Amino acid sequence: MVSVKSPTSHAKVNAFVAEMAALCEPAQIHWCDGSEEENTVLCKQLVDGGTFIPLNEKKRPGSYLARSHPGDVARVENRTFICSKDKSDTGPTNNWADPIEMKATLKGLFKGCMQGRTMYVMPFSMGPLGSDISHIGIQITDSAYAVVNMRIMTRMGQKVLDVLGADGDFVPCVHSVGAPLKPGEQDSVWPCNPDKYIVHFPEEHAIWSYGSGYGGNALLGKKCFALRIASVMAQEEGWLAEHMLILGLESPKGEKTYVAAAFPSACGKTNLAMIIPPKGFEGWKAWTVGDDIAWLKPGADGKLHAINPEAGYFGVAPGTSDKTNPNAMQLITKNTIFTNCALTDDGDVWWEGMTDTPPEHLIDWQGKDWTPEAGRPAAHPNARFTAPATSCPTLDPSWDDPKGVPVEAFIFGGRLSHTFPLVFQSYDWNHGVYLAATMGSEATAAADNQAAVRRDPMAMLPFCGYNMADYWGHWCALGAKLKHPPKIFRVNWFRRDENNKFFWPGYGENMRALAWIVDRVHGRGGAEETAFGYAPRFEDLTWEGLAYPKAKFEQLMHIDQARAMHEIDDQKEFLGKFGDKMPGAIQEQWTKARARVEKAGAAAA
Ligand code: TSX
Ligand code: MN
Repeated sequence: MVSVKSPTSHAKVNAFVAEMAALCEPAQIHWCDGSEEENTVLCKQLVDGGTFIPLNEKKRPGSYLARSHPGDVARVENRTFICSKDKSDTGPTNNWADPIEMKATLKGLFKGCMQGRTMYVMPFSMGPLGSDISHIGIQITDSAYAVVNMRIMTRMGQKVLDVLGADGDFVPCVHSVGAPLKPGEQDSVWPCNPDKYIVHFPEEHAIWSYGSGYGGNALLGKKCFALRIASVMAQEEGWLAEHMLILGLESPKGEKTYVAAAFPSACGKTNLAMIIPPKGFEGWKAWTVGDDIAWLKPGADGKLHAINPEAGYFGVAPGTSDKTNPNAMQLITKNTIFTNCALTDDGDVWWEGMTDTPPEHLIDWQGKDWTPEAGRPAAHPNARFTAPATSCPTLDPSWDDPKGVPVEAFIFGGRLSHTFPLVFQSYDWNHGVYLAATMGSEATAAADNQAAVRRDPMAMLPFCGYNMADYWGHWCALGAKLKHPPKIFRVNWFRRDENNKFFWPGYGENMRALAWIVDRVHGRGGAEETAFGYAPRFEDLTWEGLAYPKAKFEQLMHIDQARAMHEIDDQKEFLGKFGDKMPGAIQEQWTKARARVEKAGAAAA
């Protein structure tokens, strides 16, 4: 068996590494120190092996393009498991497997899985080093690609072992691409295994991932730890681990208000996290703390204090442009890893939506020649950029503050063509939890009049590490304990008119809804009571710099009684899945919501 001098005296870490080395049988062990030198060596190795293509040093300094195996391009939800002892603790929205049986399966798969490869040991901190809100993980991996990505996405290396000391807590994260090499065997550019397992053991706070080298399957700090396992830790310890962006809104007077927002996929979360205040909002600044995950812990002041556990952005590239997100375009000008983007003839990257006219020739994400006539996308729709937070032009000055930032509003959204207005506020905390629990996006882009809503409670459906109904119960209990709970809002940027055109210009103009939210948080903004919640009237929003007719605004905000009733009755089927586990408080909120819609209908009649 290989051995290497350990850089830590932490007995449990050393035992974990020794146990994994004995199981996986790597040719070598490398303890990652997180240094620039180490990164340079690994990137060179990835270039020499063909995994990384260095990009044009003038156009994208310090940047690389990787192309994955075509069968390894996204998270694999049907291969993702929560292995609680009791199946009911996993709930109806997760795949369950028995922890003892699953451990046996995994031990079989991992036996000798790193033969001929290096086993990397990565100590990483999710959140600012040494923060009370942060937690540490140790990821074992045989993927150098995972290492250089994790170095961007987390605080990684020796400094983390220093914080961990001799007996600090850590989450063990085991990862293998599942592709051992025989002596002399030529490696592939993207080793992986068709058999994939993304496995979480909530009771022991452990993660095992096999067969994939892509994104959330391989960078275990992200979805596996910071959401699935952290949501379990949060329930145990009384905090929240959420799929939320964190945004700081600074008024011209210098008043700073932090909000956290959850959206299902394809709602432009990263765009909102990097929003640019529009015309009419001169002197306002929007600051980015995070674009994907928020950990929020109650402070002595009775507020929730949030950190972004990540240190970088792993964003979807297609659709990102100087029009949709100029800050993201700035962010990725240097030191960025691109995965499954197209390659231009001058050594730069391109993707659908980056420019109005595509280049005349590209190498597509599968390494094939591509022209605009090809009839297939040049970049994979889930192509990504990995870029350090410190490159973000709007990075919040407090992004790395161990105390976190005080969050004063939660915003929940979805992509809904009808029924839901631009913005409204919940009547109270539990009403807000109900609004978040029933959120979702339309299944189709809805040319169709009443497309089904695919429910994605708190945007956590694939990311909650335990029974979602217990999670809602936890939300209700936490809110009741907070002296100053955040106010809760619902937004919808995607309502369409009778010609199927978007009612709302979106993007920077969303500041108008955000400014109202800020006003409400500080007890200023005007509102009327509606069937859904407190909603702004035309005169309650700032219209400077945007010619938006009052009549159109009224259509944008209108609640159609029949549609509202259909929506509320439709929620029943989803909520019904949770049976006895459903918290009474949420059931009660549903009943009240239905009564409000009924009453509004009676009043209108
Ligand atoms: O990200 C988006 N946001 C949030 C921005 C801060 N998108 C892109 C969604 C796909 C990822 C949006 N698309 C938003 C939005 O607010 N709104 C829309 C819908 C829309 C699209 C195009 C226009 C308007 C609205 N164009 C014109 O009005 C010209
Ligand atoms: Mn996400």
